Amino acid sequence: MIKGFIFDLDGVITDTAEYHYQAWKRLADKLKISLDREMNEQLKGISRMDSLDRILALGNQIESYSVEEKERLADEKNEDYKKLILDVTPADLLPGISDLLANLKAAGIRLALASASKNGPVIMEKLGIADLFDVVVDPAGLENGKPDPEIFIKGAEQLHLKPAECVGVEDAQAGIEAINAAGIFSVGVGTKEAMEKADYAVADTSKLKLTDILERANS
Ligand code: B16
Ligand code: MG
Repeated sequence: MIKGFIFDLDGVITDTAEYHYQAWKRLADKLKISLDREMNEQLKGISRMDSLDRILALGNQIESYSVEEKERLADEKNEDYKKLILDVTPADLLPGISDLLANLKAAGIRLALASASKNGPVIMEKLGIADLFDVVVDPAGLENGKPDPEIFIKGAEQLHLKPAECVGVEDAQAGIEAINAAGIFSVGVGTKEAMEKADYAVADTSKLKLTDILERANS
């Protein structure tokens, strides 16, 4: 019996990928590395430092910076990103999410956030949904990023639920792998090909209907 839902943020609740892209692009331009939107797809769900490593690898610059210099570069990107998310409002919730969250609360289902983003709590406040969530897993306390199941296992633990009592919702392949490895029912948002490993997939967030999900997850 499903008692909890564990959500990814970027690409499921709101689309912050464009802001991440703009901030990384500015840094990449400065470092003379060419970053395009296709490459940005591979950064979805990946932690800040891992994203920076991938961008530096793209420019064959992985050996060029010390740990301290990389931290400064990541901070610089984050300062730009924080300016870009200043204008986020409840209107930036992806289609269908407001209704889905309301239906989950009405059904007494507990909610957790399992986002790799350290800016998650600020974005949730700006979206006006922070109070709906019982748990926000702190990504700073994780040893391994997605596709490792750690963040989803912690989400279930912090909800005081067994993995089999939870549903996880993700838009990234690495995220679906993480949910599956945690023993949680996975719901994917995206194309059939990208969400191939999901237990249940929908094309976009407007198609995330609580009754449809529960029917499958509880069977
Ligand atoms: P921050 P998610 C992820 O969010 C983003 O998809 C990814 O692009 C970003 O690098 C990561 O959060 C870390 O974000 O720099 O704000 O800590 O999909 O896990 O909600
Ligand atoms: Mg995501």
